[in-house]
Amino acid sequence: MNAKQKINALKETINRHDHSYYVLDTPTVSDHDYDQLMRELIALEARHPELVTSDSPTQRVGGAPVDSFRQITHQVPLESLNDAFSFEELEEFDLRVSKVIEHPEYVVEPKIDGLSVALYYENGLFVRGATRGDGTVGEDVTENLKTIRTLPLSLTDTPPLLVVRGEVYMSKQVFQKLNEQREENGEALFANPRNAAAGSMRQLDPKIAASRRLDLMVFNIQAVEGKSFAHHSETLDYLQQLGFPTNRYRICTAISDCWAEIETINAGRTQFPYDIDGAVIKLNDLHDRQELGSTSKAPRWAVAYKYPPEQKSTVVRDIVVQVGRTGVLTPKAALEPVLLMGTTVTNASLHNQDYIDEKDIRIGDTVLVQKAGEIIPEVVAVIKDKRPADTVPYALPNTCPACNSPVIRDMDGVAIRCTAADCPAQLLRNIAHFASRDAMDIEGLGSSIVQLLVETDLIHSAADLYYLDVTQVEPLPRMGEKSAANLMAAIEQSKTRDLSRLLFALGIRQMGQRTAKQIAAYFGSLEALKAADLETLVKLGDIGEVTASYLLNWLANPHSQQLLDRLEQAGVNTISQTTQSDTRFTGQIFVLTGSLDHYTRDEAAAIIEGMGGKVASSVSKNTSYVLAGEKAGSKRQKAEALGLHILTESEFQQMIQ
Ligand code: 0OX
Repeated sequence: MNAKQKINALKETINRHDHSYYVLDTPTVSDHDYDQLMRELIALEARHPELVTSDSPTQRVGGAPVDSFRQITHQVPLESLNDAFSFEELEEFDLRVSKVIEHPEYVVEPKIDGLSVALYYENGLFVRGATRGDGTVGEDVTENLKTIRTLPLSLTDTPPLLVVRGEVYMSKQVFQKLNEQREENGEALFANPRNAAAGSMRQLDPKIAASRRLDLMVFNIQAVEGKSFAHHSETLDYLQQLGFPTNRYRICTAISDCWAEIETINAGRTQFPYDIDGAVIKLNDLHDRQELGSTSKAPRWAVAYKYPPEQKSTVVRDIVVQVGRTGVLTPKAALEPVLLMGTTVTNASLHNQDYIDEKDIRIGDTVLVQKAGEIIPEVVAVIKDKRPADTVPYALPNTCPACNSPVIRDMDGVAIRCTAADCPAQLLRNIAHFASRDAMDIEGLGSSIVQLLVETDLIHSAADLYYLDVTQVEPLPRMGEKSAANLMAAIEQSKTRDLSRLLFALGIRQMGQRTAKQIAAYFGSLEALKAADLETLVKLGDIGEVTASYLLNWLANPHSQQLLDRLEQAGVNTISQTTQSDTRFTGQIFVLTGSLDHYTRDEAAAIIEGMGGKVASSVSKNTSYVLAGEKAGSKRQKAEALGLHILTESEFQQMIQ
């Protein structure tokens, strides 16, 4: 077999395994063997880049980021649906249809709560995909769509043209994990899977979209060449045969049968791995559809029945404030238990003070609860008539419930946070981060050992690590003489780490590795950094006012000062080994656009930052230079309009010589 044949065979095998695993949910290969196949393909493609095709499974990882999405005019508009909220409204729909069509036949499908997309295939190959937009013009999100494992990059049949409509969604499970992760990182949570899917599709960096593990379900052929169908149900069967994920459907001849199916779907709604917000009833006969046509808003041959979110009333027994692992204070309503969508709900997140104020939620109130996006119980409203006379408006505490330190409002104005370095609610996470590889790199000190040390009261802060005695560590479960000695040696060794690592290790908000490196290199020592002011900090490369303020607040906190003192006393290094020698671009903001001959974007950015400059993603009046390469687009135009200094690549080369 030559390379081309081998690559084709591998692609076909992997795509087949992907289809079995992701679409059919029945794995046909072990993880190990799958990885082998993938590795082989990656290696072959690396040797023969000319043989890389758009339907190769290696193309799913997410390509280069884009500046913005191109607009695409849909070949066939993506119509919206008229809604119905009761059986009577469905009967009215059936009556309207029956006036034109004798004995209409319907198809009932679950309605997935995601975002609609149109997928374009030419000769069986996925070439383009766009969001619904306003139904006529959408955005080209091809690169993000390619990362969806259930989206076939090539089909089992090769019609010259096929346009398919489907729904991109995030499964409930993935959504929950994503939000847990975001909470851990102190990022804003998505309200429901739909918002998470929409936010992910709008990512300009396909690698982020890829990490979101989106899914797809298709339900309509918008256009096809070289094939013809008489019924919608046949198109669904054909789409499934082509390799697309399609949903269950049922053909019904009476509207009462449709209703029965709607109720069946509703009864099993919580068991679907994704959110369903209704059921769609469509005419099955495609010729009949044409006869009925559409209004300017929606087709006359279909209707969406929307399930009401189940709501129950219950009593707020208490409002409990929890301190998250990033220090955010989250109020939770402790509720009288109530059965909602198949699970017993005992509490509901009240999110933040603004949310409580807006709804005026008080302890003792009777409230209406529902599950937003079917997952997170939320308080919809207070039933004021049932409010007991002795209630008072609720206010979050001014001090942290876990450590009593004063709390502060985040710069974004919503979250209230405890920033104490030794807050026990944040201790585990903070110390595990402190010891992690990119931080102080203390080998053998993973989160389970940290947990052990915290739970046995041996440490109450990261500094305590340096005051541990081997005799305290040795008796711990799963430890022993050798491991204890190794751990002590690793802790000892970490004292020599560079200041940049220490700054990153301290877990100061928004202090990433890059920022820590810049700060360490500029100030040279912790001593000098302690005297820093806002003005100096924001002049440094990548540091914004918010990040700088977080750092200054942290340094001003007596708990932090105590932590630093104890680290210094233990002999932890506070000096930077690399100092910023080249400050030619300090205070200058660059924007890169187009492609350069001699550098990739990352290389150019590294050079600029190495000289103290900052690279921003969009042009504004604060931009110092726009470095424009080949095919520079809208950024260059904007820079010209603002009268900014536009650098050519050779000018840039002269500047950095
Ligand atoms: C869904 C869904 C959405 C195609 C023709 C008119 C409306 N969210 O699951 N839309 C449609 O139908 C479109 N079907 C669905 N199943």
